[in-house]
Amino acid sequence: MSEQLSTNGASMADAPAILAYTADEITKEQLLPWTRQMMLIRRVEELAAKAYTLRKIKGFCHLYIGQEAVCVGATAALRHEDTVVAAYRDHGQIMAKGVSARAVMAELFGKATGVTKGVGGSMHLSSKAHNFYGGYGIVGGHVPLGAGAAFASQYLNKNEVSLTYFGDGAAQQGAFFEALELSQLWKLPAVYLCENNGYAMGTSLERQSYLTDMSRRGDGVGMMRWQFNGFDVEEVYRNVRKAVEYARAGNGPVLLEAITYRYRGHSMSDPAKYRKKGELDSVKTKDCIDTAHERLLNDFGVPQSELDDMKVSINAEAQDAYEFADSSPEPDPAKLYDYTYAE
Ligand SMILES: Cc1ncc(C[n+]2csc(CCOP(=O)(O)OP(=O)(O)O)c2C)c(N)n1
Ligand SMILES: [Mg+2]
Repeated sequence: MSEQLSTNGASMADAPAILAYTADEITKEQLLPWTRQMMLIRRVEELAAKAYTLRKIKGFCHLYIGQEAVCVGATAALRHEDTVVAAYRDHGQIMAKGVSARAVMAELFGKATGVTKGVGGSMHLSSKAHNFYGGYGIVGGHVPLGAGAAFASQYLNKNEVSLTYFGDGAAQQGAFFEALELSQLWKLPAVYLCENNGYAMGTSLERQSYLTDMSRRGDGVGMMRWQFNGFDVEEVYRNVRKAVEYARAGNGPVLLEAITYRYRGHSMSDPAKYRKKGELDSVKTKDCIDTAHERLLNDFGVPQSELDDMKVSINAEAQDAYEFADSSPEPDPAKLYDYTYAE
């Protein structure tokens, strides 16, 4: 497997040096729904940003805009029964696992119809029915939970793979290293997917880490690891699929790093003034949705009118989710403690 050994990893504006798996053919039948999903996630978040400014959504809210190819490509490589654990930038990841725009938007609004009945909010999305186990706000603290899900699968002979998303900032945390160590020791069926978007809050990767190839974190425990282009949903799918196959076959865990970028600030209160001049525009030339559109138009002969229709239907679905959330009831305060302990 290809591995990047340079300490000088890809910067935000440059494509990574190594694109690990590029060969497998992707069909139009795969790319069309992936494209739709990326567009829907983006539109839902654009409307969430609008709702936030209108104070319909309150508290923390971290948008994923720009990174959509990662969760859509990664989830396409999973089975329904495979488990997912994420950090707080989790709107796209749970939608990719199959939760509706309505259930996510209503949760952001804090409404009873939300995916966690309005008591979780943006950072704590989860759905047992979709094997999506959160949504966590403690940076890096959720990575051992992904290891735990992988341990459960191995212990119970379930052949399920555990996928854990985390950021470049989380890759500096002690809990992250401990999870890697035990996962490798026990050869757990886990895939750890670092979404390296170049920043931890306002601190750029170069200012917070000596190594900028986050996949090298696996070397200390001898874990299979590699880095790939997270702007292209096809690349993400190919790479995560290889890792998932490897883990499911009992070979042990894999540490992956997707090079990506967030277009918005860290959270809704961050104007993102720490970016270099022109950085955002430069990254947008690789936009995951534009890339998919070009491929559909130029390589698969999909007519522009089909993409236009897709956009109309996505806008309608996202708007419906917004209105559903807006008109849904607040949670009943009497039920506040209902979900504190398992029945
Ligand atoms: C243990 C802990 N330390 C600090 C924070 C404050 N904090 C919230 S998000 C964040 C940055 C994390 O960056 P990264 O892991 O790259 O994720 P991204 O926001 O880029 O998706 C920090 C330091 C926290 N929530 N938890
Ligand atoms: Mg980051």
